[in-house]
Parts: sequence; structure tokens; C-alpha cells
Amino acid sequence: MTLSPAQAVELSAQQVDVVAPVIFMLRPPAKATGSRMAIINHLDKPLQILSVSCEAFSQVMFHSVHFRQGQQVMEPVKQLQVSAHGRLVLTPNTTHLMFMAPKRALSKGEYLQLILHTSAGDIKTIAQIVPFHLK
Ligand SMILES: [Cu+2]
Repeated sequence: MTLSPAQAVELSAQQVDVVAPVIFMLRPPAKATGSRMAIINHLDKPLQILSVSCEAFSQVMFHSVHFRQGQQVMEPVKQLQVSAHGRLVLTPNTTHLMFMAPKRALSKGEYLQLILHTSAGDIKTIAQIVPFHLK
């Protein structure tokens, strides 16, 4: 792909990209739901993601997934790190953002603003509410 000069400037100005962020619809009676996205760090140093906020949820946690006696269990993680010029793919089966305690009913297709609070400052993105599927 060849970039026009204008596109090239825009891309180099973007130090961190959040790619295709989605939040899965809640499945009642669950009061929490997972998500999927990739975070690309174009910086020359590691990027720490310290916390995430979303206006429609009381809290956003970082979870990692482990297998224990054949059972999939999620455990809280303090923060996430993306290596210099690296990419972190967040999925329900691996590490992910877990959206806790929705403040209101959410509909399929709705867009919500996410703010990633990072070592490089706040990064705003928009995530869509989508039906749950593993792939
Ligand atoms: Cu989780």
C-alpha cells in the first residue's frame, strides 16, 4: 500500500493505535463483559496502560485468562504493557479489558468512548457493542 503524503503525516502523528475495539453485549444475569482490541505502540519505549475508563461502566478491569484443572479462570492484572514498536492483542481467551457494572442498558451497535490512561498520556477511542463470539 502506498500512502499519500497527507496520510503519511497523519499516521506518523499517531503514536498509539487502538485497532477495532469492541465490547461484547452483556449476557444477563452477568454484570460484566469482555472485549477485544489490539493496541499498537509506535513509540521507541514500552507503553504502560495504567487504567481504562468508559462512561457506561462503573469500572474497567484488566484480566488475564489461565487454565486450572481444565477450567478457564480470569484473574485481575494491575496494568498492561506494550513493548516498544510492539502490539498487544486483547481477546476474551487471553488478556482482555473487562467491563464491570454497566450504568445503563446498552444496545447492540452502540458506540462508547473509551479512554486509556497510559504512560504516554490519555488515549481516546470509540468501541462498539457487538454480540459475543469467540473468534
Ligand atoms: Cu474477564
